[in-house]
Amino acid sequence: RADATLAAVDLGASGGRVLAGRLEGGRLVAREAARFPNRPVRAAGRLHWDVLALWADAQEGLRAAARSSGRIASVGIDTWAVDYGLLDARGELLGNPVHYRDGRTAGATEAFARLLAPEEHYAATGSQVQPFTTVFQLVAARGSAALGAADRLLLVPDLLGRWLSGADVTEVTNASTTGMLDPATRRWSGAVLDALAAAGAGDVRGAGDVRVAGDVRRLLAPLVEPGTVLGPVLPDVAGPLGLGGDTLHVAVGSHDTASAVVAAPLGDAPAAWISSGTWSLVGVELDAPVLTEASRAANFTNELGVAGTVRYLRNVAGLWLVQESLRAWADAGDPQDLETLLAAAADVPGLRTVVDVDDPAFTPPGDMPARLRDAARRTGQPVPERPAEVVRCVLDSLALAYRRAVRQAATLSGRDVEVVHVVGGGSRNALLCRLTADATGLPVVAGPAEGTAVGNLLTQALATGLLDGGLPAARAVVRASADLVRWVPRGPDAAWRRAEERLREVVGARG
Ligand code: LFR
Repeated sequence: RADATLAAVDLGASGGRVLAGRLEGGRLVAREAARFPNRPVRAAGRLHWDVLALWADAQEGLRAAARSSGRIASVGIDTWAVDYGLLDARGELLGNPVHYRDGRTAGATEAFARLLAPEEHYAATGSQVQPFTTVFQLVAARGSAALGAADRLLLVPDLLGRWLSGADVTEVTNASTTGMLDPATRRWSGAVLDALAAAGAGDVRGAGDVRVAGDVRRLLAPLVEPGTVLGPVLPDVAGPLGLGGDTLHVAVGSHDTASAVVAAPLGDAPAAWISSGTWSLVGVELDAPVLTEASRAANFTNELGVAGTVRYLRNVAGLWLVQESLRAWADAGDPQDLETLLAAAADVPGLRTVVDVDDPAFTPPGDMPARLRDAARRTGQPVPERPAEVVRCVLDSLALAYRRAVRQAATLSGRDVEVVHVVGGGSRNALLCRLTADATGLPVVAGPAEGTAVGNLLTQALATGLLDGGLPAARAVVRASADLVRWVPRGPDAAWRRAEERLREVVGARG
């Protein structure tokens, strides 16, 4: 038992992986069993997730894990947040989940604000306003045939989990990204569900709205905390994968960021963390939500963590800006190698051009270098031409955004921050880590790079009794297992302060 193998299915916006891991003498030994791309598909003008392809790839990964490890004791699933699938009364999927970057949510935050004032929404949920938040997606989807026919709404990891074990649940860390959960009680917010029902009563407009009436409550599955053992993998899934009859499905922090934070090796020093992938989630771990007006104004969000914690964080556009630039160069027949590009970017003079990485203009897929150049032109800054200049502009701008978010997280939560932990793929980006240390003026501890999968595995270990001692024990395992790199800030601060002022003007210019 003690050497049981656990499997983590971890799906991010740009790719998925399955890791198999076991505890060996206080260390986690994890191996990648499979890695696969996540390719959104546009059809009839709508951007979708190919959720069946992801399910197929996840199963292939589990098969590979079982083949090389023998018995798999348990499986946990985490994915990106906010998106959902709808099922009919027979449990059949009603269409492909819509991608959070799809344009259908235009105007939805404003429409919802007419049903529930933003101040009241924040007081009830502590949830940031992002057009893609589930509650706004539901407003955007009102009147759709699928929503009308639906019997169940499951967030993506819960949807895959239902196919894995039949569990019909909503795991709370991801539920806290819907804009419909009360982070103090960790239950659905009556205020929000009532407001959605009112949308159905016609407050928003159109007869189709009626379909939303009361339905959202009916569509929601029971909430479970991470660390809940949900039951055995269904025989018809386990058999073909070679999993054996007793593999358990364990609810982990099914929001990838929640799992990543489990793996942030926070110690005694007061810390902020950055979960660095497609997005950069910048925040602190708290015992209780922050629901102040200042927090709302700064668009900080109160998401839930493992072991009763709150992840108090800000969404900062992350390596999406680089990923999407790489895609544009490849599409234009000028493919770039990321490592080479980062090395070249390190030699480009810093802080020449800074952009507001949170500008909604950067959210949808498309030609990213062109949009970055536009932003530079609009704000009268040097226009980054070469790919290395574009990447340097992005990384400088991200570091500047981290500086602001780390300081705001500290001020708004009334906490000190003395060290910044960077977990996730971005922790391998040496230039970004160095700039983060310089910009924040704080030491950065980088790693583990597979933070999300590691947090997923360790939450399973806690749930199944392989590991005792909660989050501190999990983080001790991370410290013992991972190659952590420490980056010390190099002064002076003046250049960053000036860039920050320039950015303020840039944001002001955007209005
Ligand atoms: C990161 C993440 C963020 C969430 C965004 C959209 O992968 O889960 O936490 O805001 O994706 O789902």
